[in-house]
Amino acid sequence: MTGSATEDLNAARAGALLDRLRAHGVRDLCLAPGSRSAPLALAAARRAEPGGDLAVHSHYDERGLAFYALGLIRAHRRPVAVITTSGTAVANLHPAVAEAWQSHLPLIAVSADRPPELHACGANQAIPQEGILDPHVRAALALPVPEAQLDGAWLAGRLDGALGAATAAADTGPVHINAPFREPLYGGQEPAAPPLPAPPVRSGAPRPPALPAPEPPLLFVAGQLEADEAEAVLAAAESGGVPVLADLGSQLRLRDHPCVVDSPELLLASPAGRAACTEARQVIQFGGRLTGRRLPAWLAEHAPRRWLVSRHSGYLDPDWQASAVQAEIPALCRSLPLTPQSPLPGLAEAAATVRERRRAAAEEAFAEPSAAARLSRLLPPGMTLFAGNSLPIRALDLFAEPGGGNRCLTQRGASGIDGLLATAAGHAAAHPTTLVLGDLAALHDLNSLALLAAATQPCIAVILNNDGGGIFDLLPARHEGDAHRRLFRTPHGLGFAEAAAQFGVAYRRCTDAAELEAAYTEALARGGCSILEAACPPELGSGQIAALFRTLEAG
Ligand SMILES: Cc1ncc(C[n+]2csc(CCOP(=O)(O)OP(=O)(O)O)c2C)c(N)n1
Repeated sequence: MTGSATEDLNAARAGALLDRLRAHGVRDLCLAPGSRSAPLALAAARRAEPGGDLAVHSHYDERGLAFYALGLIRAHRRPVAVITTSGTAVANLHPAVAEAWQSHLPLIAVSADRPPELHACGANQAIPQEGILDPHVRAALALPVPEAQLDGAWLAGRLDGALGAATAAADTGPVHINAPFREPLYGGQEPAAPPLPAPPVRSGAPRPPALPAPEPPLLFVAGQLEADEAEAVLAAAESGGVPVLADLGSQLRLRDHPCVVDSPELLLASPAGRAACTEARQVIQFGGRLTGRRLPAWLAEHAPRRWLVSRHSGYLDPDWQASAVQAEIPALCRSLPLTPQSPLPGLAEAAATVRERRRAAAEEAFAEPSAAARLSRLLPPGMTLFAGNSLPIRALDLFAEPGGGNRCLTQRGASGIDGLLATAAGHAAAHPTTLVLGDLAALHDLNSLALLAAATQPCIAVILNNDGGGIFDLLPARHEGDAHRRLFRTPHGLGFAEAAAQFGVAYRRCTDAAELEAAYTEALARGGCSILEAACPPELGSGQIAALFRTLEAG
């Protein structure tokens, strides 16, 4: 039996909350330090037994910690809780919560709060927290301060409602639980957990809706997909002889397979490639959030008969033209009535030409294209490639060489350049991870080198340092004279040797592809975490990319 002392009520509430998270499949608690959240931290510490199935992760920076939690979610494919104290700590969760919202990741944000009597009265570290994450959460639960009558089944029921929204089969996403505590915050005794009903069981996936009969020749487009979805798409493509234009996030881009057309962005730049794709009478796109601009533009112009299949309910076509189908992709693929079709005339030849020119461009002076191509060939089996936003993901999408079919992680929900190191570190808690990111992205998330340094699996961060935002050299910003440099590209002249040393991370600088290969091989052999800084001369890589597109466009 718990006492009625405030500290005991706090301990009971915190323990019951964590137990319900666990009943909903949470096995990782990410905690940032703070006093208002002490009941939750102490309850977590009591539950994290060595060798047990509950892991407690801690980091001083809530912003990075929340991205780290996203990495854990991606690695384990289960919900993860991030727990903070009150005040701006909660606001620091917002970037990762927004990414989780867009990417359907079950991030459970638990914020400790001041009790009502300490709000709007000048009390320290008290900001309005209820609803603070609302635009980007599936559910928000504002708990009252702990009271004996309100714990047990009531609390479990309220949490079930919110957590059910986080893990709902088709529309997983983040939730926010705001939990106020009165002082004293330390020293409470937890009661024995009362028996509680199990969380509600959700019904299984609905039967796939039937698509209208396919009208060959078909073309598949693979956007952001999970591995099981990608396998199903590939199996369907094989059975119908259907080509698949594979985006980097599709899990198919690095597969060397006769149905997979890599670098669709480059293919569609060439008149022959575009003509071949335009022979398709129907396009079925699986997953959204395509990396480049040419494929979506081609789809909008030339693929009026287009279905866009996603397991989520949100609409995913920025041109508002595709017919949306919400379905479990593997089940839908199995139900597609496909009969072998003839190859799209000219497609194989156009794809071969593009591949040849792409390889030639990647042999030019060392820059983002050659770094991307070289790295893609070095990935060992079991290594996840994490493509950071901005030029790195584009360089990998365009220049990666298919081979081992490594898993490819992206953060394309909100496409922020924040939190990439942290997410990679979270993913590397379970799987070897190679992150490729830009220098501004790395600077943005330097704090998370502390997380990277603690990764348990090999984690190699390759920073393509082109001294600022190289992507702006490919955008209309490049025509803006001095403003291009000062306000878009923002060169900084910084390297990463000292930062790596401060956080105790192994470091190598590479100035050509051979050095990059040697450093990457050495990092793999050493294990643990490494930073490889690839010195990419400003504007060289973006110039090579622009030139390749020009050559392809000329036919
Ligand atoms: C948090 C956030 N702030 C700003 C942006 C806008 N943005 C997109 S790309 C980019 C430049 C990134 O530079 P870097 O990481 O060095 O990569 P590069 O373009 O050089 O490859 C910026 C600022 C963003 N996507 N996310």
